[in-house]
Amino acid sequence: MRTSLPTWLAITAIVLLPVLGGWLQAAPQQRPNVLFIAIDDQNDWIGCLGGHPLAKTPHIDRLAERGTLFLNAHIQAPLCNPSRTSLMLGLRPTTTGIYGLAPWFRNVEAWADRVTLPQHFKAHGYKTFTAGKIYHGGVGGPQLRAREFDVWGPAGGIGVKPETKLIPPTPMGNHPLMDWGCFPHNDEDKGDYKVASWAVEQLTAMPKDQPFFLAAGFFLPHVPCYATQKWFDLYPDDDSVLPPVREDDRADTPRFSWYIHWNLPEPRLRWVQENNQWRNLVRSYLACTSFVDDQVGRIIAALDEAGLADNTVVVLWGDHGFHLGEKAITGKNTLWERSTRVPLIFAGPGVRAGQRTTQPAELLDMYPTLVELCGLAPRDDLEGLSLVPQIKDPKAHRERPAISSHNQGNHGIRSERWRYIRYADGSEELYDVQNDPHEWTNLAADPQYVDVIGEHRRWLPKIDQPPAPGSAHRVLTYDETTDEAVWEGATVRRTDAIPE
Ligand SMILES: [Ca+2]
Ligand SMILES: [Ca+2]
Repeated sequence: MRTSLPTWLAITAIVLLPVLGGWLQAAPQQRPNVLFIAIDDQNDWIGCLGGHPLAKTPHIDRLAERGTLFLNAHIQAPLCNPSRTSLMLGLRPTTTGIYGLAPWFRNVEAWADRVTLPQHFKAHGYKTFTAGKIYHGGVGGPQLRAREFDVWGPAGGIGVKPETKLIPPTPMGNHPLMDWGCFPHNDEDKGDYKVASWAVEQLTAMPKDQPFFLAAGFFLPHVPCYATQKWFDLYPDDDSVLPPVREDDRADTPRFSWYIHWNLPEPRLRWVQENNQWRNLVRSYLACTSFVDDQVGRIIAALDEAGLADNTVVVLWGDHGFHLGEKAITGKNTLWERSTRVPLIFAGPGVRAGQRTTQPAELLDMYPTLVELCGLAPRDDLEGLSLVPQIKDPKAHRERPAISSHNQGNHGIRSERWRYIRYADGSEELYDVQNDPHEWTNLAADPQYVDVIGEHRRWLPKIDQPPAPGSAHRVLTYDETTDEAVWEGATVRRTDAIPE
């Protein structure tokens, strides 16, 4: 009996496909390493991002020159725990229901066994390392650490602190973290310095027979923003450091925009102005950013000196931004540019040098992107999109905008040109960010933008979960049938004065 040509082709394919598949998926020892660098509360005040004209970050800028800089990268949630949960799980906060500083996602039944980004790498033969702030808070106790990463370095954090707060008592609770300024201490005694030193030691002594995934998480410029004089000296002690603000900027933002940062330890602009702290806060934040940039530089230098740069994908990101007076507030927990736009840089094998893209990108895209760049088995249960198309061609169009959410029902949609926001009570904002980079003029009520709003509205998350069990701290709920909003357990009424 003769076997037809198509049958032969089919048989050949069946025999050869597993072999080809094996070739296409690099063998473990040939896979590139991953160096995963996180910066806490780091907004776009980074030299190469242009968010602040005086920001000095030479090491991050050099890293950007070595790879692809995402100029339009945004977080999924403007708060530590939900942002980090989202990017490590590859799921939106609107899918996990994790919006607050609690719970730890392993304590939510649906996510107790979910395979995180580093666990996926471990399952593919990587040894995983971590130091500093990668997850928010503990991972359920020291005995559970080994489940999340193989090797644990120093916890990092604030490190050396002044004996008493440097600034006057702040309103809305005088929280101990709400502090900033310069005091005499040594950079070597700071948590972030120790995290970098540990990463340098690991890279210097790294065995070459197994690929690694090394995560280093910096705490600064999160408050308290303490830095030594050397870093303050990089910035003029005058009002040229202040970001541009408009006194009446909130006149055209919905009242509900206040609800998502209703009563918080972070002082309002008015308090920092009246207490002569605005310039000090801005300089402190910038000084801390430059200090962290220097720690990034120490790690990259060690990577180069160890001869690992050619076989290590470096990704650097910030977990969300921070307002320093814009929109009349300091802090995070907003759906505006200063809160959602963050550094996102890829460099290393498979990434061409010197590229910049204005295509939207999301932090949860890091998971599928690293999987693809390192040749791991892809996963079909991730909500992010691989950024490899933009890493190959910065002009490659990406249809999906960047989507940020802060509690159920409140979403910001950022395309190449526009930012559209919809709050849980239906109120809206629209900004032409290309022509109004400070998002000063809310165009949502202007009939000529009906189509633009419609185009963005269709990207509002289809899944929009209520807060997961155990949710707490900065959690807002809203019941549209009664028009009742509840912030951290307390009802907010339409007539309540905005706390300050
Ligand atoms: Ca943070
Ligand atoms: Ca305005």
